[in-house]
Amino acid sequence: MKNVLTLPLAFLSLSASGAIIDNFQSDTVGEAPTDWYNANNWTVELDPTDPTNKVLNTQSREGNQLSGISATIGASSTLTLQFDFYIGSTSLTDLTIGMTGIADLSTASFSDFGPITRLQNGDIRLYQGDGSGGGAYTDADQSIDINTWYTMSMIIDNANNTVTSTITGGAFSSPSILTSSSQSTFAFRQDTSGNLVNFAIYGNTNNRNSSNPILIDNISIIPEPSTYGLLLAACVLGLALVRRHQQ
Ligand SMILES: [Ca+2]
Ligand SMILES: [Ca+2]
Repeated sequence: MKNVLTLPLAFLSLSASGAIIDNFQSDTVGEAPTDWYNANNWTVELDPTDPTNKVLNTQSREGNQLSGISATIGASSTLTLQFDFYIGSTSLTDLTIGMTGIADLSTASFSDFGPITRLQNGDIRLYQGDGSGGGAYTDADQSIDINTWYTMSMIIDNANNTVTSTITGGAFSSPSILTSSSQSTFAFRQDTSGNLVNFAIYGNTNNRNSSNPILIDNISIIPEPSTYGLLLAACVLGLALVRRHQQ
């Protein structure tokens, strides 16, 4: 009887916390993270705000190549890709983060991202569509500070190839939906018809040098919490009211 009760509770607990892709706690400080494809000379370092925590430091990255680690979002799934980030400067920092359906990252490029977020010189840049054509982006209305940990939650709808993100941390004491003007849902950089199979990071030195630190930690994929659904519903309702008011 005890086991019957324990199993569902364990399952619920796992569902609530989601699957950790990497938190770098089992890695060695000063060395590349294990299980990564092309760690790009990046090393695991101690968190400057918590010496018991290990994080990935993407400082001094080689440009224009993808690094990553296996992670899956099914073709018809809506799941949240979550990670923590910390920028060390508003200059010379440029990192693109997301997921791709390309299994062999050695063959993938910037244009192969599906859902995508770019952290560039203190701006959060949101992309949509355009595939290999260069990619249109718009800056998020929300601004971020240096030397501050944030949690980015990208709610990824792989069936419809769209992403809506929230940010928590710093001035955002609760999840705040990333917007650009009134837009909060963004198309994938590149549509995918199948599974997303890799969490990927692209170090860009094509347009901007990328020599200052961006730290990454606690990469996970979690079921979409109901609070985010409520948040999104409230946002959509709010926008509808604004539009009605403007008409
Ligand atoms: Ca960690
Ligand atoms: Ca898709």
